[in-house]
Amino acid sequence: MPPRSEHALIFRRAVPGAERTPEGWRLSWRGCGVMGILNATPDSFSDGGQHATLEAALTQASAMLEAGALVLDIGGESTRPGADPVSTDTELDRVLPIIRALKDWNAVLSIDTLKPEVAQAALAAGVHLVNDVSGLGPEMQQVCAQAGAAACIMHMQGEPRSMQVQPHYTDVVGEVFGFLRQRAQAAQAAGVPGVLLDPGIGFGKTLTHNLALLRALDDLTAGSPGVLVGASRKKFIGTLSGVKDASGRDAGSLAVHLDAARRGAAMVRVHNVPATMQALRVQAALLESPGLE
Ligand code: HH2
Repeated sequence: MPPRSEHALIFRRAVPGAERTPEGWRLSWRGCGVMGILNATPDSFSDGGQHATLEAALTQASAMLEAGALVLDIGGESTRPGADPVSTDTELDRVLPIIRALKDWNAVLSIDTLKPEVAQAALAAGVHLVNDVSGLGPEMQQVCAQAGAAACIMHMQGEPRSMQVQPHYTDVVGEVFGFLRQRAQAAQAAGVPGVLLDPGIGFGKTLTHNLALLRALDDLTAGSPGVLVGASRKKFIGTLSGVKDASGRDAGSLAVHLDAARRGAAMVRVHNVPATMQALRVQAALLESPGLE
């Protein structure tokens, strides 16, 4: 099955690269886009502490954009399993200097937060998209609607500190996809201009749950909001491959993300943008070029 080749996200605020249409600013792209991860945290599970200085964060941002990232996702709080929450002030101190520095770079910026106050301040400072791992509840919907921001709605069972203790579902695919579709409707009714849906790989899910969701992805991508998949360097890749060090899991991450792209994902969220771009470009040529058939 060839991947859906055109994807779009609507905003009601100006977005670099987006076209102004009667429905809002329309950011469109061909094939599966890449969201580059920029964690300004000391404790993220894979890149914690690597972008602690503004200079290091900007160097990484520049490299990811150069490699072809469509969106940069800036995070100031780790949501890895077992992570303790940080205060709003701490999170803002980590992300705002980066957002202010990137604001004039002509790049699409996303804030990875589950706090409405952080999202609001980040939007005021210049981000365009809110990536909420807690599923975009009513307060976050209001923040996005008021700012004209698009959102990524991710499913998580429980909260980061305890979500991996004993995740439980009767029908993981039905429950997760049902939740996402319901939240997408609620967000639209609240005035959020555009959404991406994310099954939340590793967020309150066992290996079996992750695999079931990834294998059923075609069902979610057949619907209208675009789908985002974030498997980059996650523990289940270590479990499947035997690679303990998260930074050594890029090859396994690529396998998951190529499969998600083939199943129609609109975007993948990754640490290694150059390798992912290279693989997606080759995959797109193999699947789409009539000359290769
Ligand atoms: N995963 C993480 C964080 N944010 N957002 C979306 N939409 N989807 C994801 O799968 C997702 C996410 C966790 O990864 P990372 O940011 O690398 O680590 P940490 O939470 O430790 O900062």
